Amino acid sequence: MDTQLIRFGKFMSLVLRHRPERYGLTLDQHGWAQIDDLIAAANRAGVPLTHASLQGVVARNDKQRFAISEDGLAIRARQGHSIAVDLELVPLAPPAQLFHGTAERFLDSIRRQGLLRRSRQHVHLSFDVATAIKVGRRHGQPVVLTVESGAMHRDGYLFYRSENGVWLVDCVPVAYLVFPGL
Ligand code: HQG
Repeated sequence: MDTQLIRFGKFMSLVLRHRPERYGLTLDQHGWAQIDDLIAAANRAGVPLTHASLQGVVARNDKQRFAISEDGLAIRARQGHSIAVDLELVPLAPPAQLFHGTAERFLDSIRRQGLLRRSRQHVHLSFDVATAIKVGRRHGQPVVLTVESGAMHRDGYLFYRSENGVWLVDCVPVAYLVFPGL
């Protein structure tokens, strides 16, 4: 994807997941923004987003991060929010194991506390190790933890999967984590 579209995608993630108010944008309770409003907000902030480039970001985004509403007028991020939005996710039985990519420097704390949501609405889990490595690398030397999601589910924890395939859960207690080398 060209660098301009990547830049637009990062801006759209910032506004639609974290800071709509900073850009004078209002999301509805399900996280939707009117596309015309988002483009106006971007342009006010000096980001030359257009309808065509927004459609390009949605279609070509590497993780399919954005969804367009059925009427074509609104857009939202599919996961990753720090603001409270109701994505209308339906609990779903997870596979027996999922993976969490993190950085080595967080391990001591994770061993004490388990996985916490931190600033986001959920802990994010990956379906495969390769994806988890990429997620972990964003924070430093990557480490992949195995999550005993099947056991968690049997014990009553609710799992969700975003439309773009990211598994979400409220927390992962240490008892369900397998650390590498163990
Ligand atoms: C760590 C990207 C210390 C956690 C990715 C992570 C993902 C703890 C960091 C999505 C901890 C939070 C989310 C504890 C968790 N002590 N550290 N008890 N519990 N952590 O960015 O999962 O590209 O909020 O391991 O692909 O890295 O934006 O979460 O390292 O799907 O679409 O605290 O963001 O998606 O970092 O990434 P983040 P994440 P997008």
